[in-house]
Amino acid sequence: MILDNHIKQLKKTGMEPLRVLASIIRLPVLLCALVILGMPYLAAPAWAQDSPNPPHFEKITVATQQTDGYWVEAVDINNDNKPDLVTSGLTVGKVVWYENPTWEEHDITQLPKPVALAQDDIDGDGWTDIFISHDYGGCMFNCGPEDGKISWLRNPGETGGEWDVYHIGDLVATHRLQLGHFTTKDELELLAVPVVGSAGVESPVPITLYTKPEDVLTADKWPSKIVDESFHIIHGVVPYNSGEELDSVLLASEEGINIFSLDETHNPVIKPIGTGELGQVDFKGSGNVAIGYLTEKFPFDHYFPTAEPFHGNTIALYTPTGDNQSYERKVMYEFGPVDESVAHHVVTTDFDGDGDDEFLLAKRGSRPWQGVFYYDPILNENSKLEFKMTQLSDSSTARIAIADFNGDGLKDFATTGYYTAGYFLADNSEVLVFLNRGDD
Ligand SMILES: [Ca+2]
Ligand SMILES: [Ca+2]
Ligand SMILES: [Ca+2]
Ligand SMILES: [Ca+2]
Repeated sequence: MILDNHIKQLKKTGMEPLRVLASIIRLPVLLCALVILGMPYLAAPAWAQDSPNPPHFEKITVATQQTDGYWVEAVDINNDNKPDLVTSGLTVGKVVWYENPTWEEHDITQLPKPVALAQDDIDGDGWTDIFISHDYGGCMFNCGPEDGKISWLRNPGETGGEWDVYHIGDLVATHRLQLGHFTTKDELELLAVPVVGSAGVESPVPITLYTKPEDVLTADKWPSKIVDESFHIIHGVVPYNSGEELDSVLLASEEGINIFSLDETHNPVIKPIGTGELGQVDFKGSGNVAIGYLTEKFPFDHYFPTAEPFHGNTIALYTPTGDNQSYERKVMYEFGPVDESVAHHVVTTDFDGDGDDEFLLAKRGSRPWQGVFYYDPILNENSKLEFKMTQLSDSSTARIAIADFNGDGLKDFATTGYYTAGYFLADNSEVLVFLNRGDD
């Protein structure tokens, strides 16, 4: 019965027979999904409430056989209010954008080993610009003194043409970029986060705050300050809404999951959430984190899904305990052998419109542990929370970008395959868009 339902569910998501078979093999895994306390249901759209299935996602193939693949970002490059896609990778280093809805490819630039992207109209001309860390060199295990630069790329706007490169700073091993207002509302700030310290994986990470200069077009670099050196191997940096006026981030690092803020004198304020995975040989802590929000039917209003430790195979969940001051960690699942089943990214949003955030897990591979896995929070017959897992893609997935690509009000997502020399080369690194077709 459970098997039949599972097959029906997979057929409804458009999986081909082999994939159905593969998924059945994983059924025991599905049934091992974790259980935590829950409360009665509230109203949801009929199709979301009545169906245990995820929405149907229509796959659009944007690029195949990439000789690269690390980052994907949803950015409206041509100002038509349709989110386009920007991708990059460390192997070839081309930064390109794909135009929604034809997904025609356009060049942006080529840089040595670009890693992270962020976006903002930093020169205020109405066209969204790209922030990028690059020249990653021999990092993260063999960083040289020049291995790490941060630049922004100016969107040429209506006339098209070259994207000029503006230098922001030099910071060894820079691996994540987060824009926001961390110490002041007056100026935009950039939190630049290396993956390791300049002396290697055992050295602390110099989290560095860059402040927007008065004239971004003439400045030769941005004013900067190291604001923290207490973490190691930081692989996840995501915005966190603390309810305060200034911005915070969640850090996934060797020290597990922490909420990281700065006070107005640039001193760090750190709130620990959990230690991460401590039982593995090569790495410990956490590799990626997201925050999911829940409605009143659950006993807590948010949760943190994580992929642990760095480039790890363990999916863990952190939920608030009674006083909301501490968190309980539960391991949801360990995918396959550690070095063959890397979970590389986790994101959350409400895909099915019932008010509760699902989360997506990006598995870079190798097969069979690769692709996108969808986890839907539901209440079981004992009013406990379970996450129901469905595999939505079996194409190597380095990262996921969420946006409403077709403007229908339903959240869609896009993925890029992982193709980084020295780490992992997917057999077919693709860029894919998955349009949320609801219950079609
Ligand atoms: Ca656009
Ligand atoms: Ca601009
Ligand atoms: Ca939902
Ligand atoms: Ca949509």
